[in-house]
Amino acid sequence: MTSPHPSPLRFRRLLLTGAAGGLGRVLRPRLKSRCDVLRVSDIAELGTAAPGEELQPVRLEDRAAMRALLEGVDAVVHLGGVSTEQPFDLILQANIVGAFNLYEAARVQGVRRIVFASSNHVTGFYRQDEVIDARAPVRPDGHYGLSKAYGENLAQFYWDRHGIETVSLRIGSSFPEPKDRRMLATWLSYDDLERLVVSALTAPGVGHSIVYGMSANTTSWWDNTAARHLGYAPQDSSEPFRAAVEARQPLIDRDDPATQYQGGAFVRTGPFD
Ligand code: 15L
Repeated sequence: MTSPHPSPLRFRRLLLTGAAGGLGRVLRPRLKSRCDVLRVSDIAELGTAAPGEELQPVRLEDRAAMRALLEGVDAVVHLGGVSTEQPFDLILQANIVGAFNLYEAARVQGVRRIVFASSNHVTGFYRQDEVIDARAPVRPDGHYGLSKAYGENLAQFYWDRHGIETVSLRIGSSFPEPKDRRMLATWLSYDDLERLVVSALTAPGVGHSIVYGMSANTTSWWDNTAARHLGYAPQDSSEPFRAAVEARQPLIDRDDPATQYQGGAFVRTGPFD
């Protein structure tokens, strides 16, 4: 696979959590080319180790195992956890306890940089006719968005208190192509996802930075000007898919909250009991 990022910077050992998930499977081979050793972790099946890979399956809620997972690691790309709206107890364990365990392990093991897969659902209750940047107050659209807001707060705290740097990626919709009209604004191509993660790993002096993970889409609800120090320059756009998406979804129900708010269907998922 050819990499879209022009100047590779190598790490000795990188950790990728959530390596068996949708975006983990995309990033696993691409991150391998950036490091001598890629340690991959998940609770789902990880397959066999490729040359230069270490497999270390760990539950995020297992604090001792998380400490061991971060030993000898230069930087972490943390995709692990629940990635959709779910009952609170599921989110609590994987995303809230899990994120805390990750940062505590980073502190204990002296890891200096984390790339945290946050989500656009931290601000999902802004309207689709608004443009916001990362300085806008959070408006989470459910348990999942709330857990990602907690992760971003953890990241800020561990920077302020312990000097551990984080780039929080408020990822939009990263799929092979945009599936619906909403994703014309939120789409992040896989090549741009790689560019974003590599920028987040390698940009100097990030402190705690927040960036929206989107391609260079013509329709956009998010302004990344405040994150320009990361040097993330998306190369793809949802525009070539617009005609097909609009033909597939010609009618829009303007009374549906999913078409009114940036979080889409997440804003009306649940309650679960
Ligand atoms: C997310 O955060 C989810 O992990 C992903 O599955 C998508 O649904 C995405 O948001 C989105 O907003 O489209």
